[in-house]
Amino acid sequence: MITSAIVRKITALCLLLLGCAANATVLTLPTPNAYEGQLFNNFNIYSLDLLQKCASDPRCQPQAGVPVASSPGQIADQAIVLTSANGMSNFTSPFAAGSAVDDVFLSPTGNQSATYPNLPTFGNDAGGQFTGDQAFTWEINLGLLQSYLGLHDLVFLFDNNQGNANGGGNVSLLAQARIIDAAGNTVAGQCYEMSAAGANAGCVGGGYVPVLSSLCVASDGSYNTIGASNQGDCPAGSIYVSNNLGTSTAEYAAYSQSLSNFAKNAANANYLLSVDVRYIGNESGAEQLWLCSECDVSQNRVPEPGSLLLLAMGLAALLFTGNSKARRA
Ligand SMILES: [Ca+2]
Ligand SMILES: [Ca+2]
Ligand SMILES: [Ca+2]
Repeated sequence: MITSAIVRKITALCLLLLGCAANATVLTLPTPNAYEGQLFNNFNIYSLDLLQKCASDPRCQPQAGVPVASSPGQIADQAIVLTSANGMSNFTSPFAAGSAVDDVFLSPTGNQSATYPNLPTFGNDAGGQFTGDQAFTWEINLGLLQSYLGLHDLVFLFDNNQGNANGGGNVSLLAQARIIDAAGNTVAGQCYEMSAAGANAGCVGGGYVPVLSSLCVASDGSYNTIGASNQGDCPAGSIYVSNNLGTSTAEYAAYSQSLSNFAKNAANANYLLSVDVRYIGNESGAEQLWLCSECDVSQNRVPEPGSLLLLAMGLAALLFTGNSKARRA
C-alpha cells in the first residue's frame, strides 16, 4: 500500500512535469542550417531520415531521437491533428475530456488527386465545440498547449505514408498555423505558413511543397532526385534520403521559432493555435500530423542538469514523505 501511494505520488509528479508519459515523442533537433533544415516560407522543415543518416557527418550538428516512431500505439498520447482510422481508435488523448482542443481529424486513404480544400474534408469539423473553436480548422487553447509542451518547443511531426517510393509517390502539402483570439481573428503578425512561396514571404497562401519521397543531399545542402533508390544511386559525397519510410516511422519535423516562442510565452489565456492543412497527390496509406510533446530545438534547449536535479529533489522529497508516513503508521 505504501508502494502504491508512492507510485501515485510519482505519477502525479510526472503529470506535473509532463515528462514521464510512457510513449512521449522525444526529439532534439539541431539549430536550422543550410544542410539540415530547409526553409519553406515560415517553417524550417527537417527530414528526419537525413538527420539520422548524417549523424556522423561533420556538417551535421548533434541531434537525438531519430528515427521517430509513429505507429498509432506509439503516438497515442500525443496532441494529434491528423491520423488514420487505426490511429483514431488507438488515440488516448493527453487532454482531459471536455478540454479546449479539437477532436482528431481522419486523414484520407487510397488514391485522391483532388485538392483537399481544408481539414473538414478529413473530419467534418463544425466548430463551436469550445471557446474560440473555428469551423474547418484544428484548434487548441494556448494555455492547454503550454501545459502540454511544458518547457519544450512547438514542433510539428509529419508521418508520410505513400505507396510508391523513389519519386513515384510524392504528396504535396500546404499548411498554415495561426494564433487567433476567441472571435477567430488572427493576432497581429501571428500567421505562419509552410509553402513554396519563397523564404520569409509571410502568410500568403503560397504554393504547395512537394514531399519528395527520395533524394540525394549533396555536401552543400543542395539536393537532386535522379530517381535514386539507395545510396549507390547518389553521387559521391551525397547522402541518400528516403522520405517515405512507411506507416511506423515519421519523416518530417516542422518548426518556426517565432511561432514556437509566441505560443509558449503568450499570456492571453483566450488565444488559440489554429492549424490548417491541405494536400494533393495522396495515395495509399494515411498520413499523420501531431504536435510533439517533448521536442527541443538545440538553440532553445533547457539545460538538462538543472531539470534532472529538480526531478531528483522532487522524487527524494516524495519518497521521504512516504517513508515518514510509513514510520508513523
Ligand atoms: Ca475547429
Ligand atoms: Ca498517403
Ligand atoms: Ca511514414
